[in-house]
Amino acid sequence: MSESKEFLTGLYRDLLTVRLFEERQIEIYALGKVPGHIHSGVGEEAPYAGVFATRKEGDYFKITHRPIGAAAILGMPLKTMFAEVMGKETGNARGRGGVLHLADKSKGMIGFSGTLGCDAGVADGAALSIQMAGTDNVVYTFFGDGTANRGPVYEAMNLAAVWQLPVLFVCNNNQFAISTYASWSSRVEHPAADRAAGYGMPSRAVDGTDVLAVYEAAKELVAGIRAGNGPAVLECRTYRWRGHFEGDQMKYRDAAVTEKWTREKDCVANFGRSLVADGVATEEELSAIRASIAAEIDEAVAFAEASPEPKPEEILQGLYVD
Ligand SMILES: Cc1ncc(C[n+]2csc(CCOP(=O)(O)OP(=O)(O)O)c2C)c(N)n1
Ligand SMILES: [Mg+2]
Repeated sequence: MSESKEFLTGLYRDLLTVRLFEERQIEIYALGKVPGHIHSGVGEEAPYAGVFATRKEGDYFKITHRPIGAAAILGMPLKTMFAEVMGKETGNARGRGGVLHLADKSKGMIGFSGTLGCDAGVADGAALSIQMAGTDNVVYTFFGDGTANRGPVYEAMNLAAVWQLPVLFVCNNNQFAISTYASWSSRVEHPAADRAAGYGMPSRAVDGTDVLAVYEAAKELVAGIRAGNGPAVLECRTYRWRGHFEGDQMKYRDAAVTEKWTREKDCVANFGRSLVADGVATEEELSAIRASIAAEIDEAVAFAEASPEPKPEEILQGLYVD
C-alpha cells in the first residue's frame, strides 16, 4: 500500500466508526429509544469512508438515510448524532429532525431531503456557489440505486454537466430499493455510472466494499473536478446487509446470498486484515482503535440518554427560519 500508515489507519478508523455507530443505532432502536424508524447501513461504510478521504476544507456534503454514521467522518460529534437520533434537545436539530437530518453547515453538511433524488439539485446549487466563488471545492452528493432512477437526479446531472459544475455524484448501489432488486428497475448494470456518458460526464464503477478501490476511483474523479473539468459519477456496488428498515422480514430475498455477502465482503474486516497482512498495523493497534471508538460511543449514548426531550410548548421552535 503506497499511502502512509497515518492515512490508512485513519481510513480504518472512519470505516469502523460508521460501523459501530450503525450497530449501536440498531441496539438502541430495538430498546425503543429511537422515535420513528431507522435504515441500517451496516456493511455499506466503504463508499463514504473512501470518498470522503478525498475531501478538503470548503467542500460540501450530502449524505443519505443510509448509513447516517457517515456524518461522524465529517467531524460531527457522536454525542450530537446520538442525541438527534433519540430526539433530544442536544441534537443538531434539537431532536426535531431525527435519523434523517444529521447536518451541520459548519462542517459543510448541507442536509438531506426525505424526498429522494431532490438532493442532487441542491448539490448543483451549492456547486454553483463554488463556481461563482472561483475556488476548487467540490460538492459530494450521495444517492442509492433506486434513487438513481429518479427524474430529479437526471436533471441535476444534466445541468451540472452543461454548466460544468463541481459535483461528484456518488451512487451507493446496495442492490435494493426497499424490496425491489436494482436489476428490476434498470436495464443497465450500473444505474448511475452507465448513464453518465449520456450527459457527457466521466464515471467509474467500483467494488464498494473495497475502501481503497473506492478511494482511488474517487481521487481520480475528484482531481478532474477540482481542475475545472466539471462533474463526474462514481458508483459503488455494495449489498444491504439488513432489511430496508428494522423489522423487514426480507422474504423477497435469498438469505444464503445475504450470508455470503456479509461473510466474504465485509469492508471493515477485509480492510483490517489487509492492513495487518501488509504490515501497516498490528492486530493490537486495530483493537485499540476499536476500543477507543466503542468508549466514545458509550459516552455519546449516555450523554444522549441523559439529555432533555424537547418541551411540548417549544416543539415548533426551529422548524422554520425565524
Ligand atoms: C421520492 C421518494 N419516493 C419514495 C420514497 C420512499 N423510500 C424511502 S427509502 C426508499 C428506497 C430507496 O432506495 P435506494 O435509493 O436504493 O436507497 P437505499 O434505501 O437502498 O439506501 C424509498 C422508495 C422516498 N423517500 N422518496
Ligand atoms: Mg439501494
